[in-house]
Amino acid sequence: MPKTLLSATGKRMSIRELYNCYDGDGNGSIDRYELRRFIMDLELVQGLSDEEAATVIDSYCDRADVNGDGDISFAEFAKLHSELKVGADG
Ligand SMILES: [Ca+2]
Ligand SMILES: [Ca+2]
Repeated sequence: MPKTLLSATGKRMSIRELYNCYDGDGNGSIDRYELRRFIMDLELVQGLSDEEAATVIDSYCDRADVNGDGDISFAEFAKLHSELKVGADG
C-alpha cells in the first residue's frame, strides 16, 4: 500500500473521501487539473523533469477519463484508484 494513499494524518481514507479531498473546488467532480494533484501526491512523477511529468500526468488523465468528457467521475476515479493500487504492489 503506497503511503500516499493515506490521508495527511496517516489514516486510511475511503475512495469517496479521497475523491472529495481532491475535488479542490468542491463542484462534485475531479477535473484534469485536480487529478494532477492526486498523481503528484502519489509520487508517480517523482524525479521526472517537468516535461516528462506533464506527459505522464496527461497519460494518467487520459486513462482515467474513460468517457473523455474532461472530468473524472467517481466511478472513473475508483477504477483508476484500484488500478494504481494493483500497480503499486510490485
Ligand atoms: Ca472539481
Ligand atoms: Ca469522464
